[in-house]
Amino acid sequence: MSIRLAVIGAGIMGADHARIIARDLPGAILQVVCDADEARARDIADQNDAAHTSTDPQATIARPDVDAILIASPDHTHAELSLACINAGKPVLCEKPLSPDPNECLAVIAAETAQNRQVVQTGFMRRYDPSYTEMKTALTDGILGAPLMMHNFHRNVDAPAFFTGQMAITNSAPHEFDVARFILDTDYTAISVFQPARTGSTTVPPVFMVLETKGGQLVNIEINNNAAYGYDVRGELVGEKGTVCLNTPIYARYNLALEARERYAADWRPRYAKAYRLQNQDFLRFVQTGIFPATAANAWDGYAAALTAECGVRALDQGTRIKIEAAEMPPLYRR
Ligand code: ISE
Repeated sequence: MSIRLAVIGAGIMGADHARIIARDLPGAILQVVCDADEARARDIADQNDAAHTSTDPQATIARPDVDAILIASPDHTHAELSLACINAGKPVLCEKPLSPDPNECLAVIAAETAQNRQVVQTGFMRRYDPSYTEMKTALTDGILGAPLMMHNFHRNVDAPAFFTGQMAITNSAPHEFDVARFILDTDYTAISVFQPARTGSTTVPPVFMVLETKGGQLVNIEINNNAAYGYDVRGELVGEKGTVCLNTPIYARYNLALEARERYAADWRPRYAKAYRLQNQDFLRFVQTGIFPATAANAWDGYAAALTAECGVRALDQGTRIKIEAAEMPPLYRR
């Protein structure tokens, strides 16, 4: 029997997940599209042959014809809706961040721990991207030697209208916070955050972060939400014996009028199309088998990213290095 999925939030990510479910996730059907804007929910439902629409997320989660949920609503609603899924006993793939507030993440962790069952998969899809997979494999296979540093650049064309300056750290950077932690298999001990003195007219200036890890590595991250030229994510893992760099999949090179050029994606969706598909396939298997996927990020990983982001906002505000001290990890999350 097909797994009946509801998508909550019909914005840029909800629309993309609805498309993936409807066209690229055998074994699943798009049962409900829920959005506060009924017309937007109906539009995405019609585009993807969904049977039903709703404007009530809580009622959508409770529906007897919904087996699992994909949350793609605004960041501040993620934890509350994840808690509703836990209480309903329904698996949920929650888009990142699990919450911008680490305390809300701890409430989700407490609810899962009380049931002694993982219900929440957090949507850090870069773990599934083939270039990051190769980077992690190079480390675990030992060909790099001991890891020393990881350099990361994360550049968007322009920040969405709703973006505030902090969201470079609380919304964009959690991708790097999570994937660097995943690849290095370690946790962070401190963060320092800087901004260029010249930030131009933008309301979302670039940030440059340096994180220290329990494994003794340094991780630096540049986030520039207004890079203008294209969507461009780069990474280089530096080991004692060599380095591994991410490659962006380029499908064509143009030779025209004495020039050779390649195109950048306009945003993350084409760059991580395969990662989203693999992530969502793992989520479907999780719903079908009840076995939490080894690669996927869980609620604890969501908490770790949110705590790092909160410390990063403090480090920027205070202009000082901030120690990152996490709560005790419950046994439920020990791998
Ligand atoms: C957005 O929410 C994403 O998840 C994208 O992957 C990231 O590049 C972008 O900066 C975020 O705002």
